[in-house]
Amino acid sequence: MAIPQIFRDESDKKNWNKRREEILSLFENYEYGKVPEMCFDNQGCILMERQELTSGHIKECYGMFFQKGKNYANLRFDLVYRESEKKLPVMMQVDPFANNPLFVAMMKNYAPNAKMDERFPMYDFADQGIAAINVDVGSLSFDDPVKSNFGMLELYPPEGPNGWCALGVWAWAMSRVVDFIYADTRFDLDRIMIAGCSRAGKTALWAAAQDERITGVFASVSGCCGSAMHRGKTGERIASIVKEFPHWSCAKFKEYADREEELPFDQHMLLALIAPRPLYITSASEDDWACPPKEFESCVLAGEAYRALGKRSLSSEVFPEPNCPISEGTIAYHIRKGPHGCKTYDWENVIPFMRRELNF
Ligand code: GTR
Repeated sequence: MAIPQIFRDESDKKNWNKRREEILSLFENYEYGKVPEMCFDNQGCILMERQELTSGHIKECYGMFFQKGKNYANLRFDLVYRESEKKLPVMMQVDPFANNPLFVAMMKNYAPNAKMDERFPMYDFADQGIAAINVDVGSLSFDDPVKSNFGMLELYPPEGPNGWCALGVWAWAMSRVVDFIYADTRFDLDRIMIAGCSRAGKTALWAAAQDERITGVFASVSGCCGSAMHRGKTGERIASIVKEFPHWSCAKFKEYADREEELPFDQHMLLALIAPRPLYITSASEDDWACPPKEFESCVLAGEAYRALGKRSLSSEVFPEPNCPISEGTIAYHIRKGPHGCKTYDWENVIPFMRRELNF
């Protein structure tokens, strides 16, 4: 099958909301699974700890709980900010890596000398007048094929071919944090940004595709099931991702191992679901597994949605050299020199882009 189109004809452009729903349900039914109907017996959000640090930063630690019968699941997140007269723009990070020893061991192989906080420098953001929220989504569904079934997936287990999965739970968690932001007068509701690196980048994209309250998106090295097109992809493909990480996607998706061409959608349509909101996609030059050219291609193709919605797409459609951002439009891309990950260089480009696009 040729690459499926975002707009099959003019009426898809005119009735974008309807077409948007159709595309959304393709991703629900074939890749990330569908959020079940839920009804909790009890739920809440508790401020567990508040610290005023000598640096002047405020750090708060929250726990949300969701109870059904005797079982409950919980979600932990941290907020760092500086007191301000103005409402604070928010940058939330999807963090399935917190407290996960497997991840810590893996990262040592990727980048032995990397500082962990390069991925999400919360205190720097606070200094720039941005509230930083790190969401430990693994507290709701642990990033492990077996252990992911505890927590939220124990309350609502995946059912049928489009039953939800860890990645779907993580995206849902981010929306619960958006609920928290909406209920709190400290935050600027027009400037709620989400960021995620790699598996968390996939999640950030899926969360923003579903939740239009998220107003800006940054996905780094999100690769397979993230920003990279499935068709023609090298490195990690469906067969390997569903084998290594069977808990990330819905059951139906596994049928498409080595049948990428038959998928009724491709990942550029996920990016289109984020239009017309600012979106920054990054790759890394040493990250062949994620396949940077295919991460770029989806940005080029999603440009159609940005243009149709009155925004600027990528200003160049030629795959760029490392460290040469294409960031004049509302969808932006760069390939950073170096390994898989999210680094200071990425943030140095993403934050000014968000400031310009979201006007803060
Ligand atoms: C890789 C995996 C990718 C990506 C990454 C990560 O091993 O194959 O899909 O998600 O891990 O999260 O760091």
